[in-house]
Amino acid sequence: MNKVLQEKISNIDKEKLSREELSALAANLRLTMFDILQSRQTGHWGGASSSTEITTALYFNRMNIRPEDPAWAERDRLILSKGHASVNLYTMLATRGFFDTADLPSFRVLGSHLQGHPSMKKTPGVDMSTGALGHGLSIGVGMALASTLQGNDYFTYVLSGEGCLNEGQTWEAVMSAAKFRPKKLVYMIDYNKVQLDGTSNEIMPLDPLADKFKDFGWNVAPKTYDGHDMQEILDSFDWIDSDDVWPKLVVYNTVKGKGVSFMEGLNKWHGSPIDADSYAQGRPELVADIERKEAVL
Ligand SMILES: Cc1ncc(C[n+]2csc(CCOP(=O)(O)OP(=O)(O)O)c2C)c(N)n1
Repeated sequence: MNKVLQEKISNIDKEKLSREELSALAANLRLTMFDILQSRQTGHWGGASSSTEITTALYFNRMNIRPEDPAWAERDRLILSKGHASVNLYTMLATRGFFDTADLPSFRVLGSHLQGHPSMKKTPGVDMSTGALGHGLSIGVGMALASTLQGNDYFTYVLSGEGCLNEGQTWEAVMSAAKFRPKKLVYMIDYNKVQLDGTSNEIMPLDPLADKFKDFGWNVAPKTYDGHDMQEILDSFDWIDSDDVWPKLVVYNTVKGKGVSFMEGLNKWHGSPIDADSYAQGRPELVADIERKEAVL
């Protein structure tokens, strides 16, 4: 990561990162994830990569958090319902200062605090333990209701892949959220349309996805945003702030395995470890993306 970005991150409480800086940061963090996954010979590259711009924007532009006080009662919460993408969450949390980036290479080492699926009991900054698909939104409804009951005013973000929507529990939560209308609950879907062993259309077609939420009574974003375009993600944040009607749904179009051309859109790269040849061939693409994005800073 270049010096400009490093300085910006260390001053993040005083000055927000620009769109260009956020894009360059996301490119850097995507490479970090690629390197960790390859060195540990484990997954999940596809879904970690597809969420990278979204989580970068959340942790480095949007969320009201205090890395030095991870249990701060008024902090905004993020529930990573797609808990298999833990390497993404850990990379964000470490870079944002919740723990040392030197811990990242211990990803999935037995005894490390960075286990394959996030644990709120082990890792500073993890707001909820996840991994079994479909739980995130139910927990989010409870967390958001608790905020009001306890006199807090935090946001609860739930980030899921479309795989969580194959679980009936998600739809129970969609209904209960429409009934109880928890304030500041935002459900974000990283819609990369590929799951573990096939496309979403093969496994369980979901379209028209946003319309389903509208019919259930949610406040749905007026468009589906490009989840790799930082400006579009910032636009989606503007929409979140545009009214006080809850719960809110934002769908992002994304690409599984984004950034390495020959891995994009393939369920093979959902959980497969990155082999040496694919690493050697793919890494230069990610480095080139960083160079392109840092060149304009
Ligand atoms: C209840 C449950 N069933 C099955 C799995 C195994 N599993 C892990 S990830 C995954 C596919 C998820 O697809 P998606 O949500 O689209 O993930 P993304 O592409 O965003 O990584 C499956 C079936 C699980 N973790 N939990």
